[in-house]
Amino acid sequence: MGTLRFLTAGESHGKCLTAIVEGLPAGVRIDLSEMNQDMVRRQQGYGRGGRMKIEADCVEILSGVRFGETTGAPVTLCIKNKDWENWTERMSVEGGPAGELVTAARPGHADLTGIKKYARKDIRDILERASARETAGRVAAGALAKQFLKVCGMTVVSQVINIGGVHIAAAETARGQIGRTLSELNCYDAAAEEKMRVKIRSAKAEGDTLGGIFEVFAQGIPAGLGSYIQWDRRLDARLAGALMSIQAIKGVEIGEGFGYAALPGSLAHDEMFYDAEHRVYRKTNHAGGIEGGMSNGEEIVLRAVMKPIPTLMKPLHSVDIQSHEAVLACKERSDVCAVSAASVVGEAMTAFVLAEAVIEKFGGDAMTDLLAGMKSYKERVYGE
Ligand code: EPS
Repeated sequence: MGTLRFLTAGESHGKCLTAIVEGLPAGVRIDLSEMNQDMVRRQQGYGRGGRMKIEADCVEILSGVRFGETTGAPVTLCIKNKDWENWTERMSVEGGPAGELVTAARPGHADLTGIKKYARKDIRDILERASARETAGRVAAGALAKQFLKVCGMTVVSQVINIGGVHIAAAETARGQIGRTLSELNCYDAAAEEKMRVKIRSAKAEGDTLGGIFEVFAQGIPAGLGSYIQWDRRLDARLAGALMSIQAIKGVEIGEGFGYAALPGSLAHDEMFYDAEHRVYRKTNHAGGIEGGMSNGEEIVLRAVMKPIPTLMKPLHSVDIQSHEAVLACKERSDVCAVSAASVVGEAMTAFVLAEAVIEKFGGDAMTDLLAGMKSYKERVYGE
């Protein structure tokens, strides 16, 4: 049982998506409109599908917040699915089957294994929950974690660095971009973003889809979150697991990541220097802010790769799960590219893991106690 945890529930075309967040201290001021900005950001992105034109995701808080502050009780977050109105019969809780069975499994999706594992006849029973629509619940939970981190002086931001092989120029990063107007693809290299759009447009024309890479940065994180003491307390493992848990993510790296393979030890590590103002400081951040499974006080840098969405308008070869005949995979309406949406989900998952690590270290009942604990810790560690 984690000190801070959340569960989501809900189907893509069910009535709503719900997240229950438990373990946030009492006394966190909640700005709902700020939380909803993340909901809007998750819906954006060049190459998103028709569903995003139907929905206007908006979080409603059903419990755990009173007069704009958390009370320490579980917080229930609810996002209504507007599309539900078109699915009341096919997604009905009661009554008999309605609508056609989905039987043409999509390679790359949960369809085939899901139907076997859960002994279902209709792939819809699988895809409704496996759909990345679930990430709306995660972004809501992450937005709540961000509200908590903000009070602690910590920020999580992201940027898309690659779509379909189009990479940003190396120097372009989100570091200096906090608070600036967002680009549609959450990419801060305008020239690369234009090329990404072209790539997405031609993928769409060909009935294809595209994946890509996003980066998440966490700033203001004190040294000492997580621990080397036990495998499951390592902050890098927890962050990597959280990013890897996002639908369609196939790889995660921290700091230099896979680039370490090409570096000798003499160039791979972040040498230490000292001066009275900065105390011990670094000139590089190959480690991505984590050494020994603990945050080291530098910016945390994470990267994740998303595979192309498996629902193709020019469908792949598949097999009908009932007749076993060769068919083309089913064509649910879908996105051509959702990497920018995934980057917002990446922020949410990162924020959640960091919030949990902060609460674990400084105590989680009341915000005043937590902030006092953090202040005295920083005084000892940084002499602040
Ligand atoms: C999504 C909603 C879904 C898809 C997408 C993500 O809506 P619908 O299934 O009604 O088109 O657009 O889901 C997938 C890509 C997937 O593979 O399931 C959302 O809200 O992000």
